[in-house]
Amino acid sequence: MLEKINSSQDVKKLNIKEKEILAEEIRKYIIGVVSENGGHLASNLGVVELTIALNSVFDIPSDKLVWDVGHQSYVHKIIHGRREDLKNIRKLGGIAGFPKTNESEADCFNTGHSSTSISAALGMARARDIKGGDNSVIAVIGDGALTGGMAMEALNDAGTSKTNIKVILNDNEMSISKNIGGMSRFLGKLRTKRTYTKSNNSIKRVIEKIPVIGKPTVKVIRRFKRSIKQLVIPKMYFEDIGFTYLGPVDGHNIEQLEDVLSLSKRVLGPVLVHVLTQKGKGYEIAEKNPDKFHATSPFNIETGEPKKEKEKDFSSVFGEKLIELAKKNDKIVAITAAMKDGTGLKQFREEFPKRFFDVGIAEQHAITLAAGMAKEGIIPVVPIYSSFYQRAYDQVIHDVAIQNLPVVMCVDRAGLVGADGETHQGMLDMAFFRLIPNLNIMAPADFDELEKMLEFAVNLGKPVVIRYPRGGESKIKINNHEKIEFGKAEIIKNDENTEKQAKSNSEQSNNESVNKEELTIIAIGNQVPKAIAIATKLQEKGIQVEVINARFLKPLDTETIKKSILKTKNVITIEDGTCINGLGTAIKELIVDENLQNVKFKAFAYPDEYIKHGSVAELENIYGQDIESIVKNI
Ligand SMILES: Cc1ncc(C[n+]2csc(CCOP(=O)(O)OP(=O)(O)O)c2C)c(N)n1
Repeated sequence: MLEKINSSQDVKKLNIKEKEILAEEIRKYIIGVVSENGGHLASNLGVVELTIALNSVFDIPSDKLVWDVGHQSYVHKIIHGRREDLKNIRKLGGIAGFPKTNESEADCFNTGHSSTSISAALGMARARDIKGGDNSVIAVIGDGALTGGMAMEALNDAGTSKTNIKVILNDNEMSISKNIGGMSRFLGKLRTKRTYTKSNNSIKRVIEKIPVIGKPTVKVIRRFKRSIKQLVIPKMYFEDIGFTYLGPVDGHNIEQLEDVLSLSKRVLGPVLVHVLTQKGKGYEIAEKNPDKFHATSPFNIETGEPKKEKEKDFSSVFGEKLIELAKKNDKIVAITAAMKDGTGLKQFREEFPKRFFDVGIAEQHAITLAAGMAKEGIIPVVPIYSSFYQRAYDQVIHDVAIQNLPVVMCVDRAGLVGADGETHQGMLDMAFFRLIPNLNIMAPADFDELEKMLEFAVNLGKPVVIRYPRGGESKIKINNHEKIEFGKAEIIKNDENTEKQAKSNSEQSNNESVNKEELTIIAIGNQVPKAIAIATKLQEKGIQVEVINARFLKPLDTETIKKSILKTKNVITIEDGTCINGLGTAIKELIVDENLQNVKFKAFAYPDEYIKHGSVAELENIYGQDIESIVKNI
């Protein structure tokens, strides 16, 4: 069946039985691809029937289908001509792991960050109305994404808009971890409403569980469907705010899904279809561990075990150190925006359940919540991925920085993240944080320095950012980090370097100038080990280098840096962020502001563009940021 499918027209031609066979084939295919490449698995397995039904009922691409987050769009990509391309999904030059308008007309809007779909769909619906069109516009949003403020803002607007828009709520009770919050609880109540086409027995069972009513009333209540609704679901939130609510419907029954979706087509105004799905559906190991298989590295299909053991990474080092610090200081709390596992807080939650707060996919709220706590003497530590910190920009300025509150903002996945591509690369945080008055910004070169910086940060009493990358530390080791001092850089004196330097000096002892450093390399974060390797290679060529670990992007250690530049007169910077307003810019400003004469300068950073998916090593090479390229360039 799979071979025949290249568009929604092909899906429409199939009967229900054939569509069910197609669903199983798609499942098998996705499991095969993701087990090889890694990627998002459980969410995609959960929407196989839903995607088939949506493509059967609606006319895509003339009808517009917006996938929230977009990590669950693999089935859609397969249906729309990208079955073979899926084998290269998330790889350099291959298709992206999220919807991309430049890949297919069927992808009508780019996504990657959560909770945007209803806003985008409402925008498209209003544009249609202005232009006098009659196509459907559909947003598919998960119950996790519904915890995001933007989704609420859009529902609020859409509900009273009278615009024809369909919101498909894909409710699997999970965000990446178990979903949380009042909305999730409310959905739980809706779930216990009879599912579409099922007999009233399910209602009877629910009512029997309500103590005050008990068995005798069931018959009476059955006669009054509306009152059942009122009893079982005290308030129909969606209907109250202006949506026609349809469902809940079994999200793995194609026939029922098609019925409800067809019905939704006939309803005027905003409609919400509540679809119940299971994350990981059809692959037992993922059904049992939906969080582990939300996004996975390549794995063995039989056992579900990863093909490569997970190495210690910055997130886990952060999590462990935070537990150690929290044991000593009961004011320390941790806040996550639905990313407990990814940010290394799983164990913290076990150890300090009362000092752990998962706020849902709500980065803005997370930061202002932290600000409120900090105002009252608590020390909140908030790890959020770099690209998701973009969401909380005003909160960092307005609620934390202006009031100079001691919130510890840990920026995980800073720099290149690789396979997730342009929406997830952490290239902008140094640039946008550096603009903010009162904010102090650090980046550790390795695990040891992260531990030292975290301890320093929780005791600082000021707003502070610590940024660190996805994955592990470099194999190039740095010996004996100095103690962290506020606003102080560190000159790297590695034994290995010193030895090589001494050797190179003695080999060229006749030449007087070789003893003098003639190049300053200033690097930040995980670029520092790279700088050391570059220095070693240059020293082999007889160029003496002083390597400075900037440690602080803000406040910058201008004293140490200036001294080195005046000595060498040649300076390069290396950073894993955009070329605008990062370390390179800071040094350029220093050279100009301090009127340092006859200095040659070059910044190694990423260009002013969005960086697509590929492995970190491949991308570093493409952008001339790998060790060999930089050495050659120097
Ligand atoms: C702004 C933002 N924060 C965090 C994430 C990371 N993230 C990706 S998917 C996801 C959970 C989404 O849950 P849900 O919408 O229910 O979809 P499901 O995977 O359960 O189908 C999260 C937190 C994100 N993509 N965007």
